[in-house]
Amino acid sequence: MKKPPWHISGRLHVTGSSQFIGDSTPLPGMLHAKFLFSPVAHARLLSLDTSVAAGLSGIAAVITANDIPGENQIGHVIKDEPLFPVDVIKYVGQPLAMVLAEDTLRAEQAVKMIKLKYEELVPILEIDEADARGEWYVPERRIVAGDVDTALSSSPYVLEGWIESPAQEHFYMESQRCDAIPLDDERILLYSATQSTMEVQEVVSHLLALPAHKIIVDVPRLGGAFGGKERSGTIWACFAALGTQVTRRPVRVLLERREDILATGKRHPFKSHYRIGFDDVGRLRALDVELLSNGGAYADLSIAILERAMFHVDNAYHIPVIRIRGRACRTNLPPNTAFRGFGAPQGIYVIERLIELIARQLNKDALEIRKINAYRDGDLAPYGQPVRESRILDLFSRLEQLSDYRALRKQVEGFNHRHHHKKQGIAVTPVKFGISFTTALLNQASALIWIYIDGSVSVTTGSVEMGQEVNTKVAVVVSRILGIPIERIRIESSNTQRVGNASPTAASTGSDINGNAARIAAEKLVKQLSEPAWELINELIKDTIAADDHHPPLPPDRDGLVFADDMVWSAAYPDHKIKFSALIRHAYNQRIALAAYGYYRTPDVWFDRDRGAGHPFHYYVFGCALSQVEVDLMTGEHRIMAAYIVHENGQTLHPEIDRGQIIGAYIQCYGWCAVEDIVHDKYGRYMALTPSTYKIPSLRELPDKLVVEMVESKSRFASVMGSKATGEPPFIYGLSVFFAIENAVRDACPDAQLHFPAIPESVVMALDRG
Ligand code: LUZ
Ligand code: MOS
Repeated sequence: MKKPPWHISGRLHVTGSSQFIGDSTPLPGMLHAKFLFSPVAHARLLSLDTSVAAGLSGIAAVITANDIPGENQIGHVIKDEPLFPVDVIKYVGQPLAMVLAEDTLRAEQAVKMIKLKYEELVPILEIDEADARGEWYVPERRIVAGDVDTALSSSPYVLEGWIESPAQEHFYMESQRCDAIPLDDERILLYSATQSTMEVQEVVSHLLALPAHKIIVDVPRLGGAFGGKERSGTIWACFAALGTQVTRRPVRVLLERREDILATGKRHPFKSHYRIGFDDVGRLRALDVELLSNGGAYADLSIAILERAMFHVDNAYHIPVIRIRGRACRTNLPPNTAFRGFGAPQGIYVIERLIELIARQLNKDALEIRKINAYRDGDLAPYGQPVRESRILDLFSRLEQLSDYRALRKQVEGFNHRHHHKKQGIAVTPVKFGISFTTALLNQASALIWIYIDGSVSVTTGSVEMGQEVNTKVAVVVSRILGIPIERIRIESSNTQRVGNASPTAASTGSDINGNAARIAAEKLVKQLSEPAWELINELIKDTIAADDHHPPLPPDRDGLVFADDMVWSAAYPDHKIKFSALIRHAYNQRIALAAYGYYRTPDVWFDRDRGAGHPFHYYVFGCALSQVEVDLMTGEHRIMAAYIVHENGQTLHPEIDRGQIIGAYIQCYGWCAVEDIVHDKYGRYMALTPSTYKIPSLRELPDKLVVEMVESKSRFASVMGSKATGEPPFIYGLSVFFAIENAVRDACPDAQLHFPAIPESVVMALDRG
């Protein structure tokens, strides 16, 4: 492709004309929802008197569990979550009743008039306590390779301890929301801010006791999601749908920021116990690790997230003997949920921290330890899948060149020698990220393509556009196969009527599986069009042959057609081209189908949970990053001076979009490990509910120098058109900032152990203790 590919949403976003759910002027008769959120984390619900509230003027309805015609159940994987709790309240912010009013002000006033009586119970908020009481959604999960006790007892060195990582607020720009619109025949149309149209349709239909085909879910685009709408959008869609079913009026559910942060789940905090054995060069002998997560009040996706943490605790390192145990713990916090990385960052943080500890113990450069242990091609991951095409070592070399690693280390040492109140630090973090839903059945996707009679094209896939520009990537695929410019292709909203049973747009697989489904549909269209194309080309060639009888005879097969440059021609006769639009008109006249459906399922993915073994991933994405920081020891503040990222991404469909994903992911993880500070009090209430108190990184926190190098590769296991996924893997690079800060602090105080996140307070406390 000569010119850089088009970015479908760019112009719309930049001019502020892209439309989001809840942006539109309210429909006539539309009702606005406000909620009574639980003020307590754990309580017996005694009574809920809504009569005064319901009698106020402008109030259309006050809705509680009694109004649900179907099942009061919104759990999806594990059915443990009521829409409205009926006996026990389980977290602060849990919706207990919904007011529907003509405007939000009156709705808010009515919420205050609901009389709630409860009897407080003691909440469980922390992992330790939940684990000690056996509060797990499912029994412990295990992945075991070899005899870890024997291997540890014969290891020259063994370290043992605990490692913790905190929650993280998604802070998508667009809060949770859903518009519900009543249609005839009991149908309801939902404009839902969800990554999963199928889940919303399925859960709402159970709740309302309607068949799925009466619930239509449409997602035009989302203002960010990051996993926070993989499941968490469902509950708000349920409220909107229920409100519409009860009132037969349009309903708008739209959370304010403080409501959103209060009531929605976050990234899972983890607390992990480890015993790790290694030899005197730093080669890993054995790891025994228990990963415990804080899942919140209901299971949500906690089991899958724990599983992905278990799958990634090895990160880029071959650990010959390993035992991984995982327990997801039930607590009285909002149900924690998917967040970019889906447990992998929490698992990877454990092994990366251990590598740093080992390097310190042996007084070696941590990068050397990382190299010694890096996966070689074909090494087996703990769950038995061979790590094919491991590029870790090559990528390390490239990163060393790019950052001039040796000189940089010298320079940092020199700086630290000269300065006492300021210290610099560097750290390298690699990633090996498994691509595929670990729940194998989710690895399927569909696409529907229409070519209209003017030659313009409409494409629907199951994927949800949330700023990651999956739409542009799908359009690139279709454009290459039909040989038409991207400008002629429209990627439509995700809609259950056009593409049903769609997996969530998640697990970094959006472009892989939906792009492949679109590819298959477009390839079918090329086949369908070959007969009419051949007819037109034949006519052209016949005319030429009449004028030139030296021309060779026509080849009999029709497979040599080329669709490119908005034209179609036969490879044997490159001088005789027909226009794509002329072909479409002709095909229509010849009564040829101008639509196609494509279906894709990822090959070779499976996992046996009982044995803890299988082949859960179609392939891996590899990369590494180096961060250099400067820390002010007086204030604890830091600055990222430089970041170098080397990222392997196959044959990219769109380098600029990938670059945006890589940088955004790095910064988002940086936020988790060194900027954001999520705190709940002893009553289970999140303390920071606004952007002024919950600080996320902004443009000002970008590294002073940021170098991203994308390494092209030809992989036997890559996905659509040789490309590789980019959504989540680069999140891991941000961890290098945490370790760089810790290394800077250690220069002043060699035994300092930095608390995660590396916010100024942590730095100062580490120095105080050290
Ligand atoms: N969602 C899911 C995910 O259901 N399964 C996964 O493996 C996954 N991985 C990353 C993000 N979302
Ligand atoms: Mo996800 S954490 O929605 O891929």
